[in-house]
Amino acid sequence: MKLVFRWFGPKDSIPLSYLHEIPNLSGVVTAVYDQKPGEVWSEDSLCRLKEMAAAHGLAMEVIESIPVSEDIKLGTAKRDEHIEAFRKNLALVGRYGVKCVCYNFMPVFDWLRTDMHHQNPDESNSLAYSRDDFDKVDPHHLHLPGWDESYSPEELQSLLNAYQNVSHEELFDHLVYFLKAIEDVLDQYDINMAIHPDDPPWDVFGLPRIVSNEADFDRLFKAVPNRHNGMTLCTGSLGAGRCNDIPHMAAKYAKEGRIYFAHLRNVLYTDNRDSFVEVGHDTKLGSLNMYAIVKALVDSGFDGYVRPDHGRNIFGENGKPGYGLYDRALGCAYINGLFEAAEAEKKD
Ligand code: DNO
Repeated sequence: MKLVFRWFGPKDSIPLSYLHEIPNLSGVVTAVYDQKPGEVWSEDSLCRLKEMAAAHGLAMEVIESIPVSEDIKLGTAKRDEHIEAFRKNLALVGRYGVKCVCYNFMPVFDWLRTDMHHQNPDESNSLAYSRDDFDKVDPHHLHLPGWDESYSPEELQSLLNAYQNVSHEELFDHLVYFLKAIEDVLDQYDINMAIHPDDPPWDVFGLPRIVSNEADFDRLFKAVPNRHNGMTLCTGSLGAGRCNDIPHMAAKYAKEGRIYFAHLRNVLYTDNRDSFVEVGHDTKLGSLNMYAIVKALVDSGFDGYVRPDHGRNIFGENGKPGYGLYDRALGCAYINGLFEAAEAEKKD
């Protein structure tokens, strides 16, 4: 595996020199953040990201994300124009040596939580999702942590309205349309698209979600068999869905050669509904068996990129929720250990 770390570009408060000190870290996962979905990225911005990382011995082979515009997801009249921009962005990152692009196809919202600073018994804080709190949210007057600044209330409402007539089937068709329209660029530059699962993996506010479980991935790989059509195995996102058997999915899709990127983190189920808290990476802290997942990946020949996912805020850090330095660095140490053990066991 190639261990990588998410870096939010020049504005990230965590210096690249610190990342360079993380054992076994090969590169950053980054993106051009100051442009809107549907726009063609500035080559200067991308070049700067690569040069900054390289100055600290870090590669830039993974992009997370080139955002897919709502027009593409909705299938509006503007979608072909936005797909053309996406194709240009793929060609651009391909020329800069990018091998893997993580993206999602979740309408309107990316990941959703109800608490960005959930207080844990050990005095750390982390992201959490409470079904009870979520049920109290009025979709017409949305105030959600992390999303309040993303859209004005009017923009949000008009987007929610636009999706009212989009069924799961239609959203899926729009995803297939999108992937078929970029396939030739993926082939030309040998770029693997790694779709990120829905987080959490179920519909929210009546919006359809179509990348939540094994049946969804099977359908997607069947519809677009191209080998560049792959997935990000995000253990925390899929793991929030209690019906998802993550070690099984890891083994199955690694064997099929579809896992290009893994986001490794643990979640702790906190009630009998859907609620969960993001805990430290270790198996003992949460509801997922992290070693079983890594072993399944290793035994099935996985050789892709891996990053620690959301960390808690620990050691007094007040980092970007999910993306502080310390707990993710501990996650790296743990992930290195899991892979070392799984690889050693495999050889025996
Ligand atoms: C959350 C991330 C996601 C991911 C996107 C990919 O922390 O894993 O926001 O980057 O869904 O497009």
